Amino acid sequence: MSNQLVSYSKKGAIGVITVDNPPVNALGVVVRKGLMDGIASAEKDDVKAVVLICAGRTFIAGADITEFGKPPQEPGLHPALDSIEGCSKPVIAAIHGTALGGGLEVALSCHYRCAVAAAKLGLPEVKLGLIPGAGGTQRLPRVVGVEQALKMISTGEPIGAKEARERGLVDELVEGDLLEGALAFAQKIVDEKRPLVKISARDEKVKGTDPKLFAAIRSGLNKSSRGFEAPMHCVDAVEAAATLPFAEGMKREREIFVKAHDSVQSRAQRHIFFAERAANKIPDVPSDTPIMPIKHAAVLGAGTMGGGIAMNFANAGVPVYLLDSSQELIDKGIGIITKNYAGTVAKGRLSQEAMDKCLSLIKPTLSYDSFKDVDMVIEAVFEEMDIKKEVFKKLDAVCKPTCIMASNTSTLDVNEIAAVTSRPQQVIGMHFFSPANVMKLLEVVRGAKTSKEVLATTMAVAKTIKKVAAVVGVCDGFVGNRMIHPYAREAGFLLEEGALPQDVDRVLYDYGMAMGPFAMGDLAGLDVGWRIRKRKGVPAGKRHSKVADALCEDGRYGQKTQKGWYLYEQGSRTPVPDPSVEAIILREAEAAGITRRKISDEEILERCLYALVNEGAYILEEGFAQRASDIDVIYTFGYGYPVYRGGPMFWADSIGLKKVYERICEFQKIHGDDWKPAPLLKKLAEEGKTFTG
Ligand code: 3H9
Repeated sequence: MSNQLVSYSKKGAIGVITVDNPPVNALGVVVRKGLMDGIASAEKDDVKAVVLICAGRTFIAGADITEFGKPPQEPGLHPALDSIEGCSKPVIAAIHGTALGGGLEVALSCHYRCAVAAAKLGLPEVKLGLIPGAGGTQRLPRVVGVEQALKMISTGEPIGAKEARERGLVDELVEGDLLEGALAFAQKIVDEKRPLVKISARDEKVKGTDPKLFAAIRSGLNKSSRGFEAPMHCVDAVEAAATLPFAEGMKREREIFVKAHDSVQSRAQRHIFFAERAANKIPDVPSDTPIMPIKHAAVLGAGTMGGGIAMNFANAGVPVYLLDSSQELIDKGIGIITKNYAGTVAKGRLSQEAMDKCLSLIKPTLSYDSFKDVDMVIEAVFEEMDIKKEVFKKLDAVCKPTCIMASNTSTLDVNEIAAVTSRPQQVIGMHFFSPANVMKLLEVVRGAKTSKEVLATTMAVAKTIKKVAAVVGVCDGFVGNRMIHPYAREAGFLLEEGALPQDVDRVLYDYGMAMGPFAMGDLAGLDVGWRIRKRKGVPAGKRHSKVADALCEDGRYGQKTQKGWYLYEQGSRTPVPDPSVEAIILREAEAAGITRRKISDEEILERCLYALVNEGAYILEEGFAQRASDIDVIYTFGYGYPVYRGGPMFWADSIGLKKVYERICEFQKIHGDDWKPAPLLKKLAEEGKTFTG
């Protein structure tokens, strides 16, 4: 018997169940039913063993996430797994690609597992705010031991097939064709009369686990995961494997899974999963838009940013020129790159051979002539319009007509830059985040004349260099930095009104942000914004906090001067509250005629984050972001926004836009038109709708 997604066939004495549900063989209801039917067919057939294999690019990559949050459809996954484990003939999982989540749980229900060496196996549910919910938390510890299972389940990181073989998770590595290898392995099991190994019946790896192990892990998680609940749920479930009989452990797993599944945190993480993928889609750029091959790239400017960008290409195996104006600057840039790679080698995350390969792909040059054959060039020179224009004129003169010319500007008008060239359709913005070799986000700035091919190619390049890309329009600060202004503005005003930097930072850190706005300012350097403010001036009639300027006038530029909003000991990045900063705040508040008051944590959170949300709504309405979920992607991957909050727009939805809107109206009454609510927010609030649907 077979259905349209799962088929059963016979190869000699072995039955073969094949799942074929592109793109990732997710375990939707039809697949679950097909698995049960396949096992039933094998039971009836005169076969001696069964191989479970998948077509396409991967073994089953998990439950079908699109089914979550909807009414359950029978059969569930549990009966399907019971039928596999309960089969009277040995069932062998044949794994390629990624056996993830429910996919690995299927494999763990089989009696044996074989895999190609390149396969990966893992339980990534924690990344969706979940725990493995089909026996993964009970079976994996029984195979690899409690400690290793805890590591895999609470981080969600997969392991390679070779390691899985060493840990007993994979029984046989297959070279060459997987089906042939799996059939041969199945025959061997039959010939050797090996037993039906039911993992649920094993307990030698979980029995007698020291309870202190869980206490230690919980105490570590309390410190590191802050409000993120799923890792702790994982520990609870694995503990059940070590303390309860299998059937009771399964019940406990179910309870925890349901609780996690129904939480806002899991909804938020599932939102981000789909948001990340949706961000790749550009409504007016069809998916068959021709992509230009980028065989050779170039980066202009060997500073920290340029060097980081060049590393991205080298890491992806794409040769890249790195140009600067003097040998000294080039040497300095290459020195930093080499140090970065050496650091990764020292941590054991890169081999010396791979480092040497990457370095050989980065080709320093002093001449624009080197660029004449490159397919893409990214400019990362000083953030000054005149300098950028000069650079683009030179590039226009030397680069081949099909070359994509990108600017890494974080603030400047990409259309104005494009206008100095003879081919504005080839010009685009690629806004990397610092450090560019580490940060995942790439804002792809679509100019008014950027061609669809250039846009589609740039999105493809982003994938190649392992960035999470989101398309943004040309406006001051694009999406991310434009939103950070009102956030930082409110943080600054809160100081004048009664809070201290450590209060504001604590509230936002506890909320889950990677760091609060003042610690972030110290890390980025306070002098850059100060110089821009001095140059641009402050708009007349607008409230402006002078505290940040006063710090800079005092030579407090942040971590680089060991003092900014905080003090830093030599060589340390730990912020230490500084009484002299408090004195400056009190002085400036008095000069501004503000009577300081006690400010609640709730107000700190609302003032900072609602400012972010309101600006996001303006951006959306003005069309500078394609969709609300793109804004969430930008904040999650570029600004340290906690993934389990789902980004600012999802978070606002989860609170209720009516509540957010009403609070913003109150702020407007108290603080003036900086808090004018975005019309889109007003409209959605009144209609009872959400940003993210
Ligand atoms: C689970 O298993 C719970 C169980 O323990 C218990 C249940 C009771 N479902 O990422 P890509 C789509 S939780 C539905 O671009 P890649 C994806 O949206 C699950 N759809 O490809 C995209 O669609 P579109 C545990 C899914 O090659 C398309 O497939 N498993 C699912 O870069 C291609 O995806 C996971 O968390 C899914 N499970 O990466 C694994 N997975 O083309 C989640 C993908 O319309 N998946 N899609 O945009 C992944 O990590 C990656 O997709 C994978 C492939 C590594 C597999």
